[in-house]
Amino acid sequence: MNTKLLVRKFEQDGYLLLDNFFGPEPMRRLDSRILEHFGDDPAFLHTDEFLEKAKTDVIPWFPQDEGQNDFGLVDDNVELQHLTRAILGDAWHRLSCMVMFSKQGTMGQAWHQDCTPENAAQYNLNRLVYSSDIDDETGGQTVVVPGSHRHGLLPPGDPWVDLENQQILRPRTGTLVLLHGHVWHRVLPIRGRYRYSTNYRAVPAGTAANVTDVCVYRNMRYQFSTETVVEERTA
Ligand SMILES: O=C(O)CCC(=O)C(=O)O
Ligand SMILES: [Fe+2]
Repeated sequence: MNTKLLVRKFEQDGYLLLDNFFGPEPMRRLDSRILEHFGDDPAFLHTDEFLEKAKTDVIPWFPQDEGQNDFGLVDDNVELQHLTRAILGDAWHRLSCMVMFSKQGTMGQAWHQDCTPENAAQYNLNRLVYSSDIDDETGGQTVVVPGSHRHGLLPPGDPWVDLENQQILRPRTGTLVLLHGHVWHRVLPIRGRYRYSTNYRAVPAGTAANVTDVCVYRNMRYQFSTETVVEERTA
């Protein structure tokens, strides 16, 4: 792993996809814990207004807040810590580890930025771990616009339309995706039985732990803590 090159690529593109970053055994363990927790038909947590307007069907779970030790296998990975420090700087810190689960037939996630991009130095780094394969058959591919973390606000408009230069990512079991929170990104509809990723979010020094409380969609800004639309956006 050439860290310098990876950091340069991350700064350029706003993301990195590293296949086989994690071995099969920790992925198998993560996978069983996630499927045990969600079972076959979990209920949605968000309000109907959010589900309708954000066009986002995900159910979050914070396993480490419940003392699930297996999720530490990823956190403790020395190469991941090294790469995180190279990207975020010395005094980075981690946020809660969050599993995001979507059911079959749901629409995935509309275009968004995880946090507002007005201050380029304040952002979250998604450290996304995939413990099962995502391909065109399962759906749920992650779509990004490379370099868009340098282009400011996601333009208002159709939440689902293809954007110029978008790249479709198809992570496999053991893939690590590092994704800057200001990158314009979305998740395609779920065709398989379910789809999930585990996100070990981290932030640079001086960034508030609630930096992702307000998320930018093409049709609104949404605040999760108050469950309110804080700004309607129109093209
Ligand atoms: O699950 C993914 O592939 C992307 C999820 C996402 O948008 C995020 O973690 O902010
Ligand atoms: Fe996101």
